[in-house]
Amino acid sequence: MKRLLVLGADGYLGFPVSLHFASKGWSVYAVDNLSKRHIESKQDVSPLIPLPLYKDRFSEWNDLYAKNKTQKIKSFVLDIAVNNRQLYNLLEEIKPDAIIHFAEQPSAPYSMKGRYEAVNTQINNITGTLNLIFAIKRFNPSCHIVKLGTMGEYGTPNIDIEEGWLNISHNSRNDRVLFPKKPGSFYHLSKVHDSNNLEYSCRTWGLRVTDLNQGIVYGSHTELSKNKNLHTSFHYDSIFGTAINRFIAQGLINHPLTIYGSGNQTRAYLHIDDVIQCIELAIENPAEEGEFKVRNQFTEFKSINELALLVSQSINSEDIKTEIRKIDNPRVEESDHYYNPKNKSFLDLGLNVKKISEEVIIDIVRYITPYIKNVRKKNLLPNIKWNNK
Ligand code: USQ
Repeated sequence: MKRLLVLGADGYLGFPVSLHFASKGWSVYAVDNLSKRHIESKQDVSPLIPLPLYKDRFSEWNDLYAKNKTQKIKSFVLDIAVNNRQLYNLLEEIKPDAIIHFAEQPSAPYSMKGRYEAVNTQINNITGTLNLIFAIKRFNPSCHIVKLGTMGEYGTPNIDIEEGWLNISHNSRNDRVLFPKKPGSFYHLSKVHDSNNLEYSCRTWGLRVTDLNQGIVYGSHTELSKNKNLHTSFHYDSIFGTAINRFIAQGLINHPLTIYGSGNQTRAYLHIDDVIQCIELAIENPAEEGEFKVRNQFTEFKSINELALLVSQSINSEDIKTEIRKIDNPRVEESDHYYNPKNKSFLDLGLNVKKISEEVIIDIVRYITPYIKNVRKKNLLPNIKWNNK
């Protein structure tokens, strides 16, 4: 039986991904340091649907849903950025065939709050990944690492965005280099640093890494996480909530959908179901020894204006009135820019794309409506500014 280690298994993606692989017969080992819950409590934000405690989420799965002993998930609390010895022991003991690494601070606004939050984000993310690199090198060098990167590593360059690498021609010589990065927050920068460290370790020690440059994920549930007590963490707040999920929650409580700035900024998106498909495809098609493979993980790109309009029209069709409001952009980001990222790698592997549509939005609307009374209005407007002059 194949063994999978999921790092960051308490998160929005890590939890449903763990369930998915367990249901498919992988022996799943789940690890988390609970840091997101800690940051949530310090920032006074919480997921829309209250979550059981970390260990209870897995007991619930193991006791009520796992169909046999092999589907039971073994869960651990471990901070991979701090306890490298424990990480070494775990890898030596379980010798996973693959590792999915989600265990990072995921919020751009949090990382821009101040010195402490920027340092905390980069130390946590970069050190955790470095500890993992050393653990793999020492105890399990043939293991395939699948690492969650972000489309935000590229920023919005004035050229087409390739998948991680760029062929260049300079003064009549040619080379293949990592795509030049122009990230837009200390969080996004942490992922750029991770990518560089991972690529170096592939080149130097022959590790096998797939870096998934993922777009903005939306959606409230997956096939397995829609079950009672198996919910994933749906955030609508301005720190962890991302564009589509936030707009849906705002629309449902008659709060204006908050477009930052002109709304012409364009980003790449994918549904949480497609995240699971992509991770599975990435694992089934691993990087070779010494290869740093980069796949852009998104299914479509749209401007914020287009998104807000689509969400608003979908909610209106449920007889709920919505308003769209442009507010001062708290971020420093280009508002009018070229954007043409490639995602051929997953399409070639047969990714079955789910596009943002009225139907998909209504599905989320209906799922979160019973919990909408939990929205705390004070968490809807952005309170962290990139340029706090
Ligand atoms: N935006 C609005 N209104 C809002 C919230 C956001 O107009 O109420 C705009 C922002 O100005 C930005 C865009 O929407 O231009 C995306 O913001 P976001 O909060 O949805 O996403 P972001 O901060 O970029 O980060 C999220 C995840 C991060 C992941 C990233 C993928 O939090 O973990 O890496 O999406 S990507 O953006 O492709 O880098």
